[in-house]
Amino acid sequence: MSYQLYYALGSAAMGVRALLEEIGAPYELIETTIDMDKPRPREQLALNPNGWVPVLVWGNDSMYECAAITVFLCDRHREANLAPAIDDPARARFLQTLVYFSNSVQTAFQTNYYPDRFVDTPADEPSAQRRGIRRLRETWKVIDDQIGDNEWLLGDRFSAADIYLFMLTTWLAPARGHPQTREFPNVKRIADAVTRRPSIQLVYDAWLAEQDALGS
Ligand SMILES: N[C@@H](CCC(=O)N[C@@H](CS)C(=O)NCC(=O)O)C(=O)O
Repeated sequence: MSYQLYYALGSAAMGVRALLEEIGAPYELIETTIDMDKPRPREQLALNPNGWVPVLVWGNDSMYECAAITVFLCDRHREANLAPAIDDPARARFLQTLVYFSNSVQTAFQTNYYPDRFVDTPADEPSAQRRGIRRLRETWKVIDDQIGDNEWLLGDRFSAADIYLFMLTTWLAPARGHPQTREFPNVKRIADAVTRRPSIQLVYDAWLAEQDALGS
């Protein structure tokens, strides 16, 4: 099965691309933008009226929402062993973590990056941004505590949730006042381990080079 992926650098589409690499499925990138000042292609808006990426397309079907795409791809490509099966007790923690990433951690990022979506007047935006930063600290702490001494989010087994975690850490921007990944040592341990995977080396090559140059 081959896929198309609406894609932009720095976006959540990079996590889906890393997943497709892990699976080994053929895919084609459809480059688009996350720049708020630029229009989205009509074809993209027809598939996701929000104008966000990622959008995954296969055959005549498509879907959006990164967490949903993650579950969908893992279930469709069971041989890649990137998620616990439906009757595996670890499935609960897998789903819980992905949904928490999507609706809590990502919302904290959005409150900081897109404050106009959360408040009524421009004057309130700095307050929303500050709250977003505090919320980042709160939500990453929850994840750090959840991981504890475990090797991966699901204990001793690597899963697509670890790729998702890595992707989210790349959005932490200390220059914007965000916490640094190293403030959450368990998160950092997993992010560092995920960094070594060939899929991440390929998809995040520019980001990794930038981190090297920054000495982080
Ligand atoms: N809940 C969506 C959020 C997707 C999202 O916010 N995508 C960002 C890039 S990471 C985007 O497309 N931003 C441009 C915009 O909001 O117009 C998901 O998880 O897929």
